[in-house]
Amino acid sequence: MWIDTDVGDDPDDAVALLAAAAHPAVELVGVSTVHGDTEQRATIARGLVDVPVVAGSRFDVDAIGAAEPQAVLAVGPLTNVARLLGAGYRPGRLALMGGTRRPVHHRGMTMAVEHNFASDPGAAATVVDEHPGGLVCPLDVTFRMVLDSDETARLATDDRLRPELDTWARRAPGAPICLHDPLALLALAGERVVRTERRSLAVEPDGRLVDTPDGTEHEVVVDVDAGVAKARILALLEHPPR
Ligand SMILES: [Ca+2]
Repeated sequence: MWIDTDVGDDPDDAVALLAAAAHPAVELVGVSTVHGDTEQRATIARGLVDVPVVAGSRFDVDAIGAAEPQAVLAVGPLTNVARLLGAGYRPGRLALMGGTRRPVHHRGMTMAVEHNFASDPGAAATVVDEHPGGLVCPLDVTFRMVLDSDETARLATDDRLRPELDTWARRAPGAPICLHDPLALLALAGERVVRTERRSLAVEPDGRLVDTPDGTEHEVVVDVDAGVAKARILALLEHPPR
């Protein structure tokens, strides 16, 4: 598995990287970073996982092709993935965390457009239009992965996450941590914590994800047993199976 991430903002990207490295069904072969200062994000990723990390500014089809991943997990804006598809690269499996199929009340506001899709709507549209059969894990399901105080305390015992959790606490004091990206990892790894449906999707110019018969068919995560999924992720970090 290759992971494309905007690690460095929300701590859930870092959790997804650590959980992928620990997951018994996953061999993490590389990471790329996307959005904003991708060199800084790459430095953060290198501190978390012991695999090749390519900053988005240096990213091209050769960077990922040499690693020959069977699956790509995109947990940031889709800029890099759209570039890959544009270069003719087709991952065997592609999963993404992004979009929302209905407005979600999250972090004190109602969001009709999800951050990853809003940050690069053109790239999101390219990926949704041109890679049928992708696994889409949208915000209207992942927002239920918010950690309670006990779960947050468990996560905070992981010293590898200390810088990310400190940054988050400074940037968004008191804001709960929500494991959006790790849920996409569990879904891609085939864990039975989510329910999926085939849906025909398209992306509007503002990044809005819509169900439309004119769209492209994908497997969409429509439900999650959030308690079980959160426990699974915390357990992967606390007791790596290998
Ligand atoms: Ca992310």
